[in-house]
Amino acid sequence: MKVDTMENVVEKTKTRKKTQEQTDMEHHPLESWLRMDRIPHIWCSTCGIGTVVTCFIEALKKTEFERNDVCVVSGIGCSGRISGYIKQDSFHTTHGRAIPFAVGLKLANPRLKVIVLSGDGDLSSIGGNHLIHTARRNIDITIICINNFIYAMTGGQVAPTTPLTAVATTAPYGSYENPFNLPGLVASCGATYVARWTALHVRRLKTSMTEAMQKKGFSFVEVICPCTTLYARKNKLGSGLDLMKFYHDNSIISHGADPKDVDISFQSKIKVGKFLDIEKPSYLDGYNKYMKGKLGDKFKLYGVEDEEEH
Ligand SMILES: Cc1ncc(C[n+]2csc(CCOP(=O)(O)OP(=O)(O)O)c2C)c(N)n1
Ligand code: SF4
Ligand SMILES: [Mg+2]
Repeated sequence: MKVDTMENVVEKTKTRKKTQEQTDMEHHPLESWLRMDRIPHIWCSTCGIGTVVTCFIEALKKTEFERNDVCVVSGIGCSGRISGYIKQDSFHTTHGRAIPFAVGLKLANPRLKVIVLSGDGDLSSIGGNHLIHTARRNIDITIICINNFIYAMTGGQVAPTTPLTAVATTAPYGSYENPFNLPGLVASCGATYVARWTALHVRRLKTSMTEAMQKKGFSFVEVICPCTTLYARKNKLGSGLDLMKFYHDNSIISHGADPKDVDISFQSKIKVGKFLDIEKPSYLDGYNKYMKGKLGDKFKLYGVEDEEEH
C-alpha cells in the first residue's frame, strides 16, 4: 500500500478546506428561507431593505410558528418586493392594499400568522385608511413598516413621512407638509405593540420583530431605513455608511416613551425603542365575547380551537 508523504497530506487537507470554503461561499446562510431563483434582487447596493429581510427571517426563526402557518404580505414599492424573495406563502398585492389583504387572510383562517412587510408610502399614504382602521379594530396581524421617508420605487416623491424641509423629487425646495409620526398614529388608533428601530439596530430590531409577531393583537414595528439612491442623494446625506453612522450617533433609546412624542425631524435625533406593549382583546376576542353574550349557545366561537378556553 502506498503511504502518503507528509507534504501530500498537508496539500490534500488544504484542498479539502478550500473546497469547503468555496461551497460555504456559494450558499447563502438563509438559502432555505429565500427564493434563490429570484436572486439577484432589485435593491440598490447599500439599501437597508436587505437588512430588514435578514432580521425578519432571523426573528421568525425564533418564534414557535410552523412555517406552513406563516403568510407574508406586501404592497408595491422597493420594500414591497420583499414578499417575492421570502420563501413562505407570500403575496405581493396592489399598492396600498397589503393590509386589507392581510386582514382577509387572518379573518378567513385565524390560525395563520399574518405579517405585512411594506413601505411607508404604501402603508401610510394610499393605505393609510386601512392602517388606522386595522389598528382601531386591534386585528391580530403584525406590520413591519420600512420607512425611508419617500416613495422610493417611483423616483423619490414626497411621502406622508417625509420630514419637514427634506428634499424630494416633488419637493425640490424641501417639504413643507407636516409628516406622520407613525408610532404615534397607530398607538392612538389602538395598537397593542409599537416599536421603532433603524436598520443599524439589527439585534434589537430582531427582538422587537419576534415580540411583535408573538403579540396577540395589532403589532407595529417601524424600521428607519436608508434609501441611498434617492433620499440620501437628493438630500446630500452621503453614502449608506454615512447614514448608518448618522443612525449610530443620533438614535436615542427611549423604551416606554409616549408614542405621541417620537416625531422625526430632518436629520435630528431619532427616538427608538419599544414604546408600547399592552394587553387587550383582539378583534376576534371581542367578536366572540360579544356574540356569545347576545346569542348564547346558538353562537359557535369563531377561530378558537378549544371552545372551553373561552
Ligand atoms: C394605485 C397605484 N398608485 C400608484 C402607484 C405607483 N407607486 C408604486 S410604488 C409607490 C410608492 C412606494 O413607496 P413606499 O411604499 O414608501 O415604498 P419604497 O419604494 O419607498 O420602499 C407608488 C406611488 C401604483 N403602483 N399603484
Ligand atoms: S431606490 Fe432606495 S429604497 Fe429602492 S432599492 Fe434603491 S436604495 Fe433601496
Ligand atoms: Mg418609502
